Amino acid sequence: MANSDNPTLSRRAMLGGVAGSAALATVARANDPAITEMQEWTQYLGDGVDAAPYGVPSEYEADAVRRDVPWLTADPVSSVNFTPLHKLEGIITPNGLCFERHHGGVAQIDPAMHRLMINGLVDKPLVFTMEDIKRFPRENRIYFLECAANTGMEWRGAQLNGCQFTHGMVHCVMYTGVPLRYLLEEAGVKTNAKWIMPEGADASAMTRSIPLDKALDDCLIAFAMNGEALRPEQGYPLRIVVPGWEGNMWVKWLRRIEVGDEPWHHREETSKYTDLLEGGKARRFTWEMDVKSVITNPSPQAPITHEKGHTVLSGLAWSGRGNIKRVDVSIDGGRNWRPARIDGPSHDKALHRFYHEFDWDGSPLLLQSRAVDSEGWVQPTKDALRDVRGTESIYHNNSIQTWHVRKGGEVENVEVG
Ligand SMILES: Nc1nc2c(c(=O)[nH]1)N[C@H]1C(S)=C(S)[C@@H](COP(=O)(O)O)O[C@H]1N2
Ligand SMILES: [Mo]
Repeated sequence: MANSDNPTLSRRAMLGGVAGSAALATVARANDPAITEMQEWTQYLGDGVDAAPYGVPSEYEADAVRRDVPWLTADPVSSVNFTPLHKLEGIITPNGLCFERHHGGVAQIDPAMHRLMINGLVDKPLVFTMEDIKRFPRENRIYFLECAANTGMEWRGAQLNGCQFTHGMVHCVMYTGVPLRYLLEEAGVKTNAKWIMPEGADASAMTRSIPLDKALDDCLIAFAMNGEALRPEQGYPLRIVVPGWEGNMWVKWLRRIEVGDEPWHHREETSKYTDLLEGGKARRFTWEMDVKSVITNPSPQAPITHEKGHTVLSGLAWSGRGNIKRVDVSIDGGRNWRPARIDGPSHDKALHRFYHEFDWDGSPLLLQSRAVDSEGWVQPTKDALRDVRGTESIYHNNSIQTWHVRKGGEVENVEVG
């Protein structure tokens, strides 16, 4: 395809280029049974409207499921499964495919018996029922949530074969909730308050310290995702949304918010979710999720299935510091870069979808994507990241991912020097 490096390429020029390089469809054949034979679904009536009160995907999409990594799962009640990024389109993650990370299993909470308490450095300690919370003004906002450990297994070398496993600890949904600011104002925050500590009602009673400024700025107390009640896995009936910051802070099954004047230094912000550097020092309070991207198709679980010709490359980019200004892609391991086409809505701290259409000559490729966010941060190479952070870390790996496309279209996870 000529001019594929021109981002302003017109549709007409593009289609002309496609037709000029390789056919995108086969000429109709008289003996194609998909055309000549009566299929079962045309011969019999289908299911009635009473068959699926809550709809499920086609049985032919049975592969689009969350998966875990057996060697990362010592016990399923304190583990993680991964979003099948290679099976998704657009920027919204369907509720049933949002990765799950929990430390004490999924709490099954009766909303009538659920309370949210605000206590500590406040004028009046308060308790809210779910009904109370729904009487505050609500907002709808789209955000990604990424676990700080996403891509963590790739620090020292290419390891997991599939973007689901290397990058699938991220999801992006529309939340409906009440700005936390309103609830804190109702309780009256004391002038010496500087921090809040959300606490979960699950068996792990997850707690994290969050600066009050962030809480008053854009945190939400959410009760819905993608238009319906939160799923139990995502914290039904209530979770705190901490836009752009690491997933661990987004306490699920939220039952209490304590207001204080200093951080609590609980387990999840001391022995965990701190970044061990060379020489034994650790970075702490690394809350923001840095600019990152990954090519989701092709990828190890989604090989190229045609021989050569017009090929659609697709991927996701995001930043906890704003929105995505630009994504470049390389098909030769980072030697040459071309601007990808970002399509769909661009929200702050939400996933962005990008595409790059190119003419594949059938030879091996080294695919990479590199995102730039609205604050000007550029996604680093793996080597650049290791130069600064060493190799001991798990958390906050936002480096450039490389996929090796073999001659036959198979894809594997590799690293380029
Ligand atoms: N109450 C509670 N909240 C929690 C957790 C938990 O185990 N219990 N896990 C945290 C971690 S480590 C992450 S990455 C996110 C995962 O959110 P998800 O399950 O919606 O993907 O929830 C966070 N909130
Ligand atoms: Mo996490």
